[in-house]
Order: sequence, then structure tokens, then C-alpha cells
Amino acid sequence: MSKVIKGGTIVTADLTYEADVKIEDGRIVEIGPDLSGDEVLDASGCFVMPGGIDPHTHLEMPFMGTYSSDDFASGTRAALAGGTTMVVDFCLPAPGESLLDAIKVWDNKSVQACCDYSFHMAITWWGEQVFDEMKAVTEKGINTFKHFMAYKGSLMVNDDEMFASFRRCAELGATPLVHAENGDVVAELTARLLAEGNTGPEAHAYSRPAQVEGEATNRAIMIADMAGAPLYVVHTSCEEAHEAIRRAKMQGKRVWGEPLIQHLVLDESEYFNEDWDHAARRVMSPPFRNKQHQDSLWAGLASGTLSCVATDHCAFTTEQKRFGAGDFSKIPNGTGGLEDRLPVLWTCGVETGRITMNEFVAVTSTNIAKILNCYPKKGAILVGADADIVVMDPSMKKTISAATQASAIDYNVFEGIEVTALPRYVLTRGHVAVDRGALKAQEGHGEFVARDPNATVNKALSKWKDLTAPRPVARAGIPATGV
Ligand code: DUC
Ligand code: ZN
Ligand code: ZN
Ligand code: ZN
Repeated sequence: MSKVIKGGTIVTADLTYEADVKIEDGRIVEIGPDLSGDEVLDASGCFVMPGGIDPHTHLEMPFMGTYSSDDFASGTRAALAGGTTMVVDFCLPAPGESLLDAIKVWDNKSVQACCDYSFHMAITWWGEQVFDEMKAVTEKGINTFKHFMAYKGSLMVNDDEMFASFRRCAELGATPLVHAENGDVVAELTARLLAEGNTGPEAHAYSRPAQVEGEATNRAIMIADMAGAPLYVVHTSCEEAHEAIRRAKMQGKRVWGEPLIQHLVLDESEYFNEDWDHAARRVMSPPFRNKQHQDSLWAGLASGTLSCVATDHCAFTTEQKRFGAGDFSKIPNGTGGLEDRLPVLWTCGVETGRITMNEFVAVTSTNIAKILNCYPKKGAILVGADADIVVMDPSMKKTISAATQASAIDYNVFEGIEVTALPRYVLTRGHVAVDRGALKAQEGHGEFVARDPNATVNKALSKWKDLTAPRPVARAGIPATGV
């Protein structure tokens, strides 16, 4: 059974042109004019683009005494409803737990997935076992390792552990990722705020100022440089972090930054809403920032100094958020966005002229597939690529509302935003998951996408790259006479 997407305008990261797309057995088999097939999907007036890839989700994540409420079923339904056809989630071993056992846990959770998915591995502790297992992890198709520089006392790793892990990544051709916030300073500020009686959700933002992110981003970049590893910085939310990434790029280092759709369009005033629930629902780390930071992120997407737009989708219900009533540090950190990332970025980015359609495809799909090393299987409209496709219809509009979302939570941080384009069709490996706007996601359709290490892509260009190599002894002994 072949399908043809007919009459649309294909938009890729570098080209815009009119052509039909023919699909067989889940893959693109032909691109050109006047194609025919068993089933025709009418794309007239629409933009035919590679499906979105969300490089950063936390589905059913054990965190802060609970589990995030979207699992692989509801989370990937939400993804497909909004044109995202692949998610990359984080395997999270408990400190002391085997990395390979953590993969088994995530394998079990993800059998429900409606779209394709891949995993990053979090390094939550360090030891010989972790060092050894990292190789086996890469052999299972996981080539990215996440390090939390915050969440002191639970997920946080220290600099010595990070340096060791980054060096191991460099050896394996893998890419380290960082959640860049100075966890020691955050812990100190949190304790002081609570002692002063600052217990509300707005204090969450005070406890994590832009400087803690800027400092950690600079530090991670320097440590990656000394380890000879490239670096992917997740949820880049402020100018200080963006500046560090920009500088590193200009020095020829392979460092990538990932703003979230939430940070691009929602600002810190949300935390001062008089409704406690409203503010707490928006508590995430890093917190929302002011307009100057947002302008910096938009500029980074347009200029290419920031590479990807993600969601960090980690959805908690209002009931879960209320665990932090009376103590902001107990509000589960996280917001949703999987379903809204593409339509909101289109509305606030393409529609306003901040980014072009081609840049939109680059930052939501193609750049991500390239950096994470699954291109052109994903992130491409090319013959041979998986038929993961979103047909965006600029004549379809809606006002975002929790009442109509696929996500399992009871609110939406984008509530009330009127989006100016929506998916008419979404295909996941050729399967039609959104059909003329109606969601027909199929649980269990999703497959794991293995991503190999890639030493060529991941080789950092660093003048310090030999720092960890054995050094000749420069001065043996004390000279007998003078110097
Ligand atoms: N930040 C969040 O807000 N939630 C999940 C983890 C994280 O780093
Ligand atoms: Zn994070
Ligand atoms: Zn995250
Ligand atoms: Zn199928």
C-alpha cells in the first residue's frame, strides 16, 4: 500500500519547493511532480516538513518524590498531535544502579510509545562500574550522556565526576549533555530564601538566577574542552549561557545550545501571578526569564549560535505541584509542551518573522537529528528517509486549551495562545497519526532508534585536547647548579 502526499510545498532545513512525496513500507520512496499511489493525502495549501524531533523529554520520570504524569502513551500521543514524530527521553539510573538495568526499565516503559523514540543516559553517580558500562550503553545505540550540575544531594554530579565522564565520552565518540546550573549556589540560595520566609513559587526563580546557569555553562564548556569532548547544553535559558556557547563556537569548539519553547515565549512574570497554582504549574528549572534573555535566545536561533528547540516535557498535575505548598523547593520541577512546541514556535517565530520556515525545520528537526546522529533516517525529506512527516496547514487555527489537549495533566502553560498553523496530517513511519486534524495515534507503533557514536562528528577542536594524554616528565630532579 503506497501513500502520496500531494500538492504541498516541501520545506526542509535548506530548501522550499513544490513536489509530491510517495511513501512505501514506512519510508519515502520518491519525491517529484504528479506522483500517484494507493492513498492520496491532500496537502494543497500546506507545508510538508520533516516531523518534529523533541530531543529532551521526561516521560514517567521518577523525580522529587513522584513520577511525571505523561507516560510514553500519553506523551507520544501529545507529541504526534502537535507534529512531533520522535522523542528522546532520559534513562535515569538511581545513584548506585546499573546503567544497563536502567535501560531495561525505560525499555519497558516505552513499549506503549505511539511514535519513534530514542534515549539519552543520565550519569547520576560515578565509579568503575559506570565507566565500564558506558561502552555497553553506546553499543545499545545510546550515544549521549546527561550530567546534572544541579539537584544537589540527588542527581547532581561534581566536577571530578563530570571530567572523568566527559573523558570517557570522548574516548567512546559519545556526546556529553549538561543541565547547567550551579547546584551548590542553588542549594545555598534556597536555604536562605526559606529561612527568610520566602516560601512561594516566585522564590523558585530567585533561587536560580541567570548567573548560576551562566557560571555552570562556562564551567561545563571548559571541562569538556579539557576532556576533548564536544558538549550539548540542554535548556539554555539566558543570555549568560548563550554568550558562553557563542564564544565556544567562535573558538571552533563543538558546543550546542537548546532553548525550550517555554523560555522563548513565557516570562518570569508568570511566577508573580496571585494564583498560587498558576505560578507553581510553571515552576521548572531553569525558571522563566525576562524579555532581554528571550530576545537573546531568539537571536541565537536566527544566527545559528543556538541549534535546537526542545520542551524538557516533564508534566506534573496541579495536585502534584501542591506537594510544594509552604515550601517552593518541594514543588516538582517541570512543565509540558510536547503538543505545543511546533504550533507555538510557528506562531511566535515564523509568523512574526523572527525565524524563517527553513530555520524552523532546522531547529525543530534536522539540526537535532544531525547532532544526535540519526540523520538522515530522521529529520529529512529525502528518498530512503523514514516517512516521519508533518503537513502544516496555515489555514487551521486554534486557541490552546487544556480542555482539548492529549497530555494527561489538568492545565497547559500555553493556555489562551492562538496558534496560526496546525498539522493537517502527521505520519510516523508512514502510519497516519493525524488525519485531517484528527488524532489517530496507535499505541505500540513506536520503535527505538539506535544512534551510533560518531568520532568524526564528535571530535572537539581544542588547543587543550592533549591535556589528558601522558606527559613527558619536564624536569626530573633538582639541577645541581643554578637554573
Ligand atoms: N528541570 C525540570 O524543570 N524538570 C525536569 C528536570 C529538570 O532539569
Ligand atoms: Zn534539566
Ligand atoms: Zn530535563
Ligand atoms: Zn504502524
